[in-house]
Order: sequence, then C-alpha cells, then structure tokens
Amino acid sequence: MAGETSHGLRGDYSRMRPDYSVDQDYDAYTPEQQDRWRRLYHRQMERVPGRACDEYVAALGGLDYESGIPRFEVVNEKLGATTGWRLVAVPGLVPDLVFFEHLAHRRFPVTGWIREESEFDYIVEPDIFHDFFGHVPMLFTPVFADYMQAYGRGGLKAERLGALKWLARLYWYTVEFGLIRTRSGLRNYGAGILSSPSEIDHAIRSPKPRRVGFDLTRIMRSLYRIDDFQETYFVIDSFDQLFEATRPDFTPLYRELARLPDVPANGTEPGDRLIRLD
Ligand code: HBI
Ligand code: FE
Repeated sequence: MAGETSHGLRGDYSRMRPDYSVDQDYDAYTPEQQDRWRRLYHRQMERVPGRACDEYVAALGGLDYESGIPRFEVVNEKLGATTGWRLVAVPGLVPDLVFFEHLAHRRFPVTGWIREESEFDYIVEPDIFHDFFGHVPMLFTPVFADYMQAYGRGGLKAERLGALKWLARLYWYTVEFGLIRTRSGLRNYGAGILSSPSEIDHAIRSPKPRRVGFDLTRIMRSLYRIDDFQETYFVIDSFDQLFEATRPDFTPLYRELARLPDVPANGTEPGDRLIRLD
C-alpha cells in the first residue's frame, strides 16, 4: 500500500473518491505487516497504564486491537454507537480543507498503510498505527469528540480568514501533544504522544520540557518541533475546559495574534503558569 508518488506523499492516491476516501483493502496487508502491528500494539500497551488519561484507557479496553490491524467496519460499529463518529480510510495525508471537512462532519480520516520495519520506533507521517492507536480511542469521549468536530468547523473558517497557521498550533498542542492534569498526576491525551514508545513517558515524567497551563492565545503563538520530543507541553485540567475555552469565535483572537510575536518552541512567556512534576 505504501509507495512514493510524484507529489512526494506516501500511499496510493490513484483510486480515491473526491473526498479522498478509499476502501480498506484488508487482504492486501501481508503477514509481516500484521505481525508488525501486533508488535507495535504490545509494546505500546505496556506503557499505557499510568501514562494515558482514564478516558483513553477505558476506550482502548473496548477496542479489540491485539489480534491484528483493525477493520474499519468493526471499529465504526462501536464508535458510531458511542459518539456518532465514523472513521474513513484515506491514502495518507490529505489537504487541510479535505481534513477539516471530514472532521466537521464527524468523520476521522485514518491512513490505510502501516510503517516499514525501519520506522518501527519513529515515523513523521501518520500511519495506521498512529491513527488507530493514538487518535481513535479519544473519539469515544463525547466532549473530546465534540471538540474535534468544532476544530474542523473552525478550520474551514480559519482558512477563509488566512489564520490556519495559528489554528494548526492548537491541533498540535492539544490533539497531538496534549497533557491533562488528573488527581493521579499528569496524563497524556495527545495522539502523537500516545502512539510514541518514548515520548509517552518523556512527556509526563522528564524534567526537561516546559509544561504550561492551557492558554489559547499562548498556544496559538507557539512554534513547534516536528522532528523531536516537544520542548513545551500545554496542560488542561479537563476536556470541558478545553471545549469551553475554544468555543468562542476566534476572529478577534486572530486579529490580536497578527500583532503578537511568535514564541519559540522552547520559549517561556511572562504569563506562563508553569506546572511542576509531582
Ligand atoms: N491528513 N490523513 C491526514 N491526517 C492528518 O492528521 C492531517 C491530514 N491533513 C492535514 C492535517 N492533518 C493538518 O491540517 C492538521 O494540522 C490539522
Ligand atoms: Fe495525528
């Protein structure tokens, strides 16, 4: 399924529908790829307890990921019944507007291909393991599922306003690399962290990165790294807080951001509420 194309994206974009969706060709996965999934799954499962948030753990427990690469129909049955979301298979990365359009309609695009053996520990692009293991369980939490839909609607609007640069940082620092403060301590809810064998521990336990209390404006000003552990994580107290803080119309905020300087990925700002490890 994975291959290089002229536009430099991995995946087979030759048979997709106008919305970039494809059918999962389940029989095309080789025994080696099924085995790779199981090894990725078992390695990561060992690290989930005490590191992932409770909502994630609960949802993962109801997903039957251990036997091999999941089938879209099987997961969709459970997901649809719980939050009304549906997974659609895509060849790989899709254009921003296509991505937002899916989210706005409670559809999550999931990449069909699985990483190569040489990428077992680290991959930059989303593959099927990142999407199913990192993102899908969180879509079972109603308020988080609503946040994802609102993000999609906001993406379509931000595109019209030329504000995608700022909005993309919100996705990055919440959906991909978000932390939550719970009674048992810091926990991960970001998919980029939950699908990483090393960052899942680093994000909540290493003394190196900064951890800053959730602040929408601060997040939208913040640059990020795509090639290494994050140097800054933003911490929410609840998914309700995240949903409520991002409910207002961002139009005035974008106007303000146009006048504010970016903050480096490893920067600290005067108003930061720094969160210390227990
Ligand atoms: N496509 N398949 C896929 N998965 C993503 O996570 C994704 C994408 N296209 C665009 C995109 N993400 C970005 O716009 C996010 O920053 C919102
Ligand atoms: Fe992702």
